[in-house]
Amino acid sequence: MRIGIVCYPTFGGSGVVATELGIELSKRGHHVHFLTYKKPVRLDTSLENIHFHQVHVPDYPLFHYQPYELALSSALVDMVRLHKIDLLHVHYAIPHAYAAYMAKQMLAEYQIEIPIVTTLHGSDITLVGSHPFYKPAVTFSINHSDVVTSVSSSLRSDTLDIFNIKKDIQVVSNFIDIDKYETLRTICSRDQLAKPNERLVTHVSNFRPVKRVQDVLSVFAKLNNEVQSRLIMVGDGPERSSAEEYTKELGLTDIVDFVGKSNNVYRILCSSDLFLLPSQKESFGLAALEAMAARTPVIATNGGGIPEVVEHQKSGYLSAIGDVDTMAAHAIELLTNETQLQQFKEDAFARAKMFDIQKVIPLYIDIYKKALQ
Ligand code: GMT
Repeated sequence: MRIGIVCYPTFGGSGVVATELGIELSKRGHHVHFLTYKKPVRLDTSLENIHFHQVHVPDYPLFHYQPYELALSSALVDMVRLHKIDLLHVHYAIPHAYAAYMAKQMLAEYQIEIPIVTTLHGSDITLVGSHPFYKPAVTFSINHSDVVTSVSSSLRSDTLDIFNIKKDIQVVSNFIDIDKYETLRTICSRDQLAKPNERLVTHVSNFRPVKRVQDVLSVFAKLNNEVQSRLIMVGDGPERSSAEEYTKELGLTDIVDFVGKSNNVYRILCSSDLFLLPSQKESFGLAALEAMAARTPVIATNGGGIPEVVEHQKSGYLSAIGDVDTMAAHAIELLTNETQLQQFKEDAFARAKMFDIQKVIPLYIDIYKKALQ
C-alpha cells in the first residue's frame, strides 16, 4: 500500500505514535509518505520506503493567522496525485481530519477517491476540540472520516460524550516497540545520571498545565524526605519555568535536573526506579508505557486512559488527581522495598509487552484494507 500519514512532528505522543507506525509499515514493504510542517523528531528519512514531504505556509502580511489547513489540504492533493497514495491516515483531529476532508473533496474532482482514517489522540478531543470555537468543525471532520480510531476506550467514550458522533469509533491502543527497548537495554548505563546511593525518579512531558508538573515536584519532595533520590525532568513547555522556580522554593535544585527535550529518553528511563505522571488528563499516557517498556514502574493519576495502561498495585500505583500525599506514600513504599520494586519492574515490563507494536500494526493494516474496499 501507499499510505500518507499526517501528524504533528513534535515530541508529543501523537507524533511519536504516527512516526513509529509509519516506520513499522515501511519495514513491512508499504510506502509511507509523511506530510507535516517539519520532519518528525523520531523519523529517519534515510529508511527504505519512507518519504517526507513538508507543508509550507507562505507568509502574507494581510493574514493575522497564516492558513495552515489550506496549505495542508493543497499539499495533500499534490502528494496523493503525484505519489499515487492509496489512503490517508491522519493523527490528531485538529486540523488534520478537517484538511484531509477538504483534500478528499478536491481529489474527487480528479476522479480520485481516497479513504481517510482519523486517529483521535486525546487533547484534540478533551482539551482543544471540545472548545465551542472548534467543536462543529471537529464533529464534522470525525463524522466524515471513513474510519475513526481512538487510542483508548476512555477516549472513545469521551468522544461520544462530547460530540454528536454518527460513526463507529474503533479502539486501537497505542503501542511500543518492545524489541527496540530490549536491544537498548544492553547499553543502559546509570553512572552519569545519579549517584549510587540515590533512587532515580523521572518525569517526561510537554510541561503543559494538564501534566501538573508542580505535583511531580511535590511528590518528589516528600519522597526525598524519606529516601535519598534524584529527579530528572525531561521535556519543555509552558510550565517549565514555574516548575524551576518551585524547585528553588523547595530547596531541591541540587537533586532535580531539568534536561529539556531529549531524543534519548530511553537512556534515562532504563536507569530509573520510578516514573511520575500525575496528569489532570491522559487519553492513554504513552510516556507511562515507554517507562514501563524500560522496566520502570509508574505512579500516576487514575483518570482517563491511564488505568488501561498501568495496573494499580502491579505495574505502578494510581491515585486521585492532586493527591500528592498518597502518590508520595506509594513512592516511598516502593522505593524502600527492593524485592517489591524488582517485582513491579518485571510486572511493568510484562504489561508493556501487551502493547507491543507487532500486536497493534496488524490491526491498522486490517483497518486500511477494509477502508480501501
Ligand atoms: O498532551 C500531550 O501529552 C500530547 C498529546 C499528543 O497529541 O501528542 O498526547 C495525547 O496523545 C498521546 C498519544 O496518543 C497520549 O498518550 C496522551 O495521553 C494524549 N494526551 C492527553 O490526552 C492529554
